[in-house]
Amino acid sequence: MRVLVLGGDGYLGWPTALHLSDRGHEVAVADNFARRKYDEELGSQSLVAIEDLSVRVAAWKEVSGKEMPMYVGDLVDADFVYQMVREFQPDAIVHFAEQRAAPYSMIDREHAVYTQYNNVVGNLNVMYAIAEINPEIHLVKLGTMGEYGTPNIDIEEGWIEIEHNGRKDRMLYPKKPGSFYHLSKVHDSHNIEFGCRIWGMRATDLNQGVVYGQQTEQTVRDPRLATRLDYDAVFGTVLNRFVIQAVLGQPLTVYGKGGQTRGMLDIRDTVECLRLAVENPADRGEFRVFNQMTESFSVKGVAELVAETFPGPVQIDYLENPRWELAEHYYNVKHTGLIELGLKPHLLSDTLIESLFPIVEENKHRVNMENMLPKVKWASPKNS
Ligand code: UPG
Repeated sequence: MRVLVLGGDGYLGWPTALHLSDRGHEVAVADNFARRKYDEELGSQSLVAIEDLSVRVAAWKEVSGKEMPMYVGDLVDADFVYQMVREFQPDAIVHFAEQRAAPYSMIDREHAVYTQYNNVVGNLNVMYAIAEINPEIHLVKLGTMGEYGTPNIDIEEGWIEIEHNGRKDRMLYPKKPGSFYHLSKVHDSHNIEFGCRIWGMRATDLNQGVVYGQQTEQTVRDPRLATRLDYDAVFGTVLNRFVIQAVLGQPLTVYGKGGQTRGMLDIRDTVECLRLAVENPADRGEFRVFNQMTESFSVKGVAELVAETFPGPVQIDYLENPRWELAEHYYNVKHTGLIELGLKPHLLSDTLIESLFPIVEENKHRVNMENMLPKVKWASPKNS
């Protein structure tokens, strides 16, 4: 299949592009390098050094013999999107190209507006390009488990049957997200579902959990193929951050009491889920939703697991939670769709955590300690 990976220079977009190319698909990558610009803005950088996209693509050609055409541009520029889709003629578009950090979206008004404008408008341009150029194209869109929040009922895969005053309907599962970033993904989901209804689009919304890990079967073939690893309090995700903090001899930063429970998955499962979704397209008019996670953990549980696994002393600090989230809650998520398509999850074992220690050890000189503690608070703008 011909697959266009939007956001193909990012933490997950790049390994996904490699995985799809390695499995025999014709892959092109598109990016505007926004993620690298956020690093400049925040005075941060990936813990593992990463090459420019052109170097990565050339290295992949050397290693695999496979071409990977590259498009540089912004999805909010509709002309760019249309031209790229007309030229590459994809069968599927995998869409990672959004601002993806909750804390970044909560810095202030400007960052909230940027996040929603960038994500919602970019996604709408992609939807229109598909509908006008070739409605057969399958849109595989990265959503987030954060769209659901933590409701006091079981979380279904995107849809729920509701009985109300004696009548029944199949509705989109209600959403209760916890940041303007997570809300931008809710808006995308609603827009895409509408596109499926009115234009007969075919779409898969992947509500992904918190990803951990840094290496995949393809990225380890050459150091120039490495993907990024974030440690900072804005872009670093929880398990990766705890591992990095342990190696640096810093306390693990549990927000609140750590009773928050989240769905998580290994980066190797992310790329495999994307392959399964691409190779098994949704039907025309179908808005298909998968909950892309393999296990649930409380934040405290993750901290304790990292502390037990690290071969040295580890301190766990319980900080005042900078975010607005339930301290303790019910969490029971249905996530069988991808398993039914053939996903064989890598469950979080000591080996994954242990495999991260040497990667961090080798690169720890790249850490700017000023970016470790959380500075962005969810407080009301009047009080901040
Ligand atoms: N947390 C801590 N300490 C830390 C970092 C995070 O306690 O040092 C907590 C945080 O309060 C939250 C949980 O860990 O309860 C998860 O936070 P984080 O790993 O930052 O994940 P999210 O904010 O949910 O966002 C990530 C990705 C996002 C994706 C989402 C999927 O950035 O793109 O949509 O995971 O759930």
